[in-house]
Amino acid sequence: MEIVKYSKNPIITKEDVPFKVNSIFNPGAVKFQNKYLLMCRVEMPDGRSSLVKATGSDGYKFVVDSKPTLTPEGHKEFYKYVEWGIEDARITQIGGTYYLTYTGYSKYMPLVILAETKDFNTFKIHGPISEPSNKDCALFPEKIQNSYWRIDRPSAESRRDIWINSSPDLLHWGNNKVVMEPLPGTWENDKIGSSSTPIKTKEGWLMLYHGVRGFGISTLYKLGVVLLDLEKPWIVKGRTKGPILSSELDYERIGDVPNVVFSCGWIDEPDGRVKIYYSGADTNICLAETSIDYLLSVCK
Ligand code: BMA
Repeated sequence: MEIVKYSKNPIITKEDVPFKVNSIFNPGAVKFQNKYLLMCRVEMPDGRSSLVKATGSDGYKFVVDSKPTLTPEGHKEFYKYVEWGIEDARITQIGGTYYLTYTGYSKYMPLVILAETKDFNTFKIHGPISEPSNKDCALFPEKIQNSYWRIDRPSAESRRDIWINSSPDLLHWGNNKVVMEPLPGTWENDKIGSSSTPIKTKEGWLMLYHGVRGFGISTLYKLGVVLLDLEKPWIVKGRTKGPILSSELDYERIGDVPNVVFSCGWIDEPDGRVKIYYSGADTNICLAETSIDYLLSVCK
């Protein structure tokens, strides 16, 4: 199975949100209590983003909650780091706890916020786990060599590379290493960043990432996939030669930010299929389906 965009895309638009929003997009995705759960970014009328939960039983149809699940105001003592919004959550289950890593945006510029929950109703917000500028953070779902690991994307001067670092407790991070760099002259010329929680396979950790290239007056966001070593996840074993998902259809080309496909999460099924939740043009939520075997094959 290659990659198939769902025929009824988009699966969620702002008309499906029971309160007033400008847009709904970039959801993190996880299975929770046998349901599919998305933590979606909603841009509120004032232009700042919050996160809202959407749930469904088949992975195709979702019901959006009646009010935002996490808001900047709910961040209390950390409010000054999220005053301009919270964006683009990645969700990782470690044991019985679900960890959300998302962007806190403020005058200090983007940084990574960590929150945890067991039920998606109450959250313990740990606050920033990086300095600015950093975003696109995803946690690995288990310890490797006795440590927790995360992928992130610091912005340093003109560089936008994907890095990895480790922690004994998910709060204190070090052991920083660069994992992969944008490839000059290609679809990922300008910058790259992680798009999903890594999935463990026999051949390594599979991770979705986005690549960006400025093109005329447009900035094209596309998705690729990379295979990282199981024991030494800073080692790239393979990487797509080209994008696996690009903006082609009207719902991916027309919207607040045209010609963008962007993802914050995927769900792997017991039968080896994978549901990629992504957004078109920063305006809606879409679904594309593929398989672990296909994703592994394009990394070779
Ligand atoms: C990135 C992030 C995403 C967004 C993308 C395309 O830098 O801000 O939230 O989807 O740009 O506009």
